[in-house]
Amino acid sequence: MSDIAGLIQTVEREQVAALERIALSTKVAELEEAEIAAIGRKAPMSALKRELGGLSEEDRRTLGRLLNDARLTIEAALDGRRGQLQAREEEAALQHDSADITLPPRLRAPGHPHPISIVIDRIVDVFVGMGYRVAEGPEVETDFYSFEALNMPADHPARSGFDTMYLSEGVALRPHTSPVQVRAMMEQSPPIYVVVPGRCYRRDSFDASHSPVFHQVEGLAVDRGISFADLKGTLAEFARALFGPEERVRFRPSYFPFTEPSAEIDVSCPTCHGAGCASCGWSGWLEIMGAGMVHPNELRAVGYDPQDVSGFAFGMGVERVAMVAYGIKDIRQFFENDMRFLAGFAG
Ligand code: 2NL
Repeated sequence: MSDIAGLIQTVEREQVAALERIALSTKVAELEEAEIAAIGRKAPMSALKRELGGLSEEDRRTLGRLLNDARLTIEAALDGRRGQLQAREEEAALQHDSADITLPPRLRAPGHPHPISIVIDRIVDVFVGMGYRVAEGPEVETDFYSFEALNMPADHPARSGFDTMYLSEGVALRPHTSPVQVRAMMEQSPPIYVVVPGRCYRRDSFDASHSPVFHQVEGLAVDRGISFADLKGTLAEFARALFGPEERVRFRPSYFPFTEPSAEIDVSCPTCHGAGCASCGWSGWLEIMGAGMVHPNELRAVGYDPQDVSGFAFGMGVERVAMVAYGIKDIRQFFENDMRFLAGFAG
């Protein structure tokens, strides 16, 4: 009899010890250790259970029930404590991860078009408004499209002015976007009203007013009965649309190998409105583009009859127009990617 009393005492001691250890656990992991120690396979209570078979019927029943009750009590305590500790640990994790939703957001500055893109769009928009179509073409061109079809045969002295970037014999980076107009003329018949923006290349030194990579917008109108009056009216209207009605426009006689007659177009300085200032060299005028009547040799080169159709063409350097429009002194600023400069053109 004293034997069973000792066993009962062991169970009660184990239960007290387990409940205490469960209550003192401060982490879910610690609780799991307590569980293994109390009711795991190697726990004293489990060993006792295995010994039940060697007891008398009555002792087996008494101790069996006691062991069972103790196990249920311990499991209930484990469940209760586990719930508490999990809640506490989640709370702590949330506390640690929490965001202060009252803070202002860290706004990321949205991007915006480069000033050259802005100016190209504005120029192109004016011509699209007059009914012109937009065309683009390759930056690598053959001799025919860049020179031959533009009244500049191999021995033409004006070729040196376009000293180009050759990739191989007869193939070079385009020095102007004119090849795209040549392609447009060869692909369709008049009437043609086309405007061509794009990147161009010339063998220029990189200084305040030159860049070996630059952008052009050229344009071409070929139709029956196109005259110099159409050129003048169209380009004066363009200049007023781009620079505002308060600026004046003037045409000066000039020379281009691909047009005859040719003209250069000036706009009154947007900074001083013609009075004279540092940005226009005290002349009151700034050159913005060149133009002229398409040379009959070019019309013939693309299969047109100069007796039947005539046309005018024009070209402008986008960097130059942007410098005039915004009073920018150094062309290199367009290519340096200095955000202090570029951010001034955010929309
Ligand atoms: C300038 C002057 C010009 C043209 C470009 C052209 C194109 C064809 C036929 C005839 Cl397909 N002409 N282009 C004509 C006159 C002037 O550009 O100073 N550009 C920056």
